[in-house]
Amino acid sequence: MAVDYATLILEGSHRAAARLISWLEDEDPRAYECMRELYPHTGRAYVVGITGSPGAGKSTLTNGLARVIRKNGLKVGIIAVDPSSPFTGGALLGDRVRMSELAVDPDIYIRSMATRGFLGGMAKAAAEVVKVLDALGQDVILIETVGVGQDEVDIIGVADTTCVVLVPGLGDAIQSLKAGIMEIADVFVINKADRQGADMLCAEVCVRIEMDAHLRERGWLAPVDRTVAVEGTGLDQMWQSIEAHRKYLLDSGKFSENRRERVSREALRMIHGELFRVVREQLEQNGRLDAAVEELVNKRLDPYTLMRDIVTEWLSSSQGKRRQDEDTKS
Ligand SMILES: Nc1nc2c(ncn2[C@@H]2O[C@H](COP(=O)(O)OP(=O)(O)OP(=O)(O)O)[C@@H](O)[C@H]2O)c(=O)[nH]1
Ligand SMILES: [Mg+2]
Repeated sequence: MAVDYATLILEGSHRAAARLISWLEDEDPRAYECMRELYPHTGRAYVVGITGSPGAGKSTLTNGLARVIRKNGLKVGIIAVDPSSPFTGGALLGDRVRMSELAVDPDIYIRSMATRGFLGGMAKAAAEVVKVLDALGQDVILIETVGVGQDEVDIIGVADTTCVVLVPGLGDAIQSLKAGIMEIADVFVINKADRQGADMLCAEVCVRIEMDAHLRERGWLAPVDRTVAVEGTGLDQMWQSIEAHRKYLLDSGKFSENRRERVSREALRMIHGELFRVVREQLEQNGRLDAAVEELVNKRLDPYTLMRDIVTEWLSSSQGKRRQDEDTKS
């Protein structure tokens, strides 16, 4: 009999989880069978995003935070989204070495994801891996991601609480504050607080939060915590801030509201992906796409009409098929 990976994962098998994640990575159909079985067992884990500039200390913080969470008796999952290296070059190896101190703890599961790996985008991939670690029984899932591109911002959509890591003296802190970072941060972490300029950065961020009418209206003012991740300083406080945000979400009803939104977004994304695949396959198979492109190039057809025609055709053919199915049934 085939190995039942879903059951193994629900029983806590790290190896089975690793196998499933590889299948997801390869878009192996076995992955979906398994994910279907796991889905009812997901939604329990609390998801924390840790984002910030390259080298801000995200991995060191994630590592330290994982220890704090373990001290509280909770199981931890870590998803490290590796930046495709233009920014940090060999950082991945460093991460792996540092993270491997945690890897000996059976209640910590660590997974690195290369930005280039997964088809269909990092956000989708991260959301799927979160589900696997959730089903595996990890209570808290930490996602480390470099806050630079749109993809990374999308990944934040997977997190219940987002921590934005800033460091003094990088010069780009204020820059990133401008780039919409203020809105996504539930907790600000001023890391490398042992360095000069931490006080000033801290004050600057606080002022920005207080001055922003939009942020003040939200009902949650992001706390600004200082940490020295290399020494493990301030991490208890950071965890308390995350817990406070979680409590706020639960008490205000925003938790279920956000989760609902996420489920809706994910469902739409999946349907979109599958419909696109099916329609594309059809168009490619019957040579219709090539013919249409020829027409478009020669300006005998415009893409707006093409789009409408294809959708109309597809709808009527699928309706026709449904009627046929019903007829054969009755
Ligand atoms: N002085 C000081 N150095 C720190 C602190 N936290 C991290 N570092 C150092 O900063 C460097 C980068 O740390 P990482 O944890 O790899 O940073 P990262 O944000 O994960 O980096 P990427 O994943 O490459 O973007 C390392 O050399 C750390 O030792 C801190 O609080 N103080
Ligand atoms: Mg890192």
